[in-house]
Amino acid sequence: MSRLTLIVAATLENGIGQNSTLPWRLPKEMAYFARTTSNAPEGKRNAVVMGRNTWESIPPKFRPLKNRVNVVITRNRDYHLDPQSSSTSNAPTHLCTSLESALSLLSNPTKFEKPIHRIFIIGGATLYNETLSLPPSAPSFVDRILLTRIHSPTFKCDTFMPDFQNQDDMENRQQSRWKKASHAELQEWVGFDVPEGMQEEKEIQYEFQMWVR
Ligand code: FOL
Repeated sequence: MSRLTLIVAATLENGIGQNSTLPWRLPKEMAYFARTTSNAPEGKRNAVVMGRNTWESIPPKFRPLKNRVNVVITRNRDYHLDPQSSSTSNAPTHLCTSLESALSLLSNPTKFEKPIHRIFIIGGATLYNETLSLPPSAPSFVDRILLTRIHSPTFKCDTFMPDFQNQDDMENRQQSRWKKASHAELQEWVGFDVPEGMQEEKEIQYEFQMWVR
């Protein structure tokens, strides 16, 4: 039974990628991603769960993402991680053939040197879709979204996340409507100060948000 946190940077149209990469380069936003996903209490580790395309989109020098347990999902049973990135003790990397097996691995404490603190779903579109569709009754369920909303300019994207704020079916309406948390709640949850309101970096405007259900 685990709660999952989805972390994403998306445009107003929910665009998240273009040509297998991020449409923007925002060093401070990326630093927020790295700090948020790495920040765990002494003696614990967070996990980052990603699809194979997202894994391949991370520059080789940054993968596996350090100080985090990396889990990569692919249906291709012949896929292999490059040996370079298989397992340094600072960032063990695991390959799974389904979301279900990834989550079951993460719930097995014997597989890890340190207990897992938080599980972050870091993309991409296929995994965001699959995890956001898990019903509240499922053993694991996304109850929090750390969304960096990119307001302007308009970026051309070919990959999108689901429109989570307007998934208006009965289940969502009755028991799982997404609500935007306050900035104080965002800071309390991530555990460090986060700049509030519209940010500007290289003439790109964006805002750090947290949504909960
Ligand atoms: N969420 C947010 N808020 N911003 C993102 O850019 C983002 N990106 C992904 C998923 N969720 C996100 C997936 N793409 C790296 C590169 C691409 C990527 C995720 C991570 C990466 O290289 N991260 C390094 C930091 C690199 C640096 O400092 O430039 C890390 O240690 O996390």
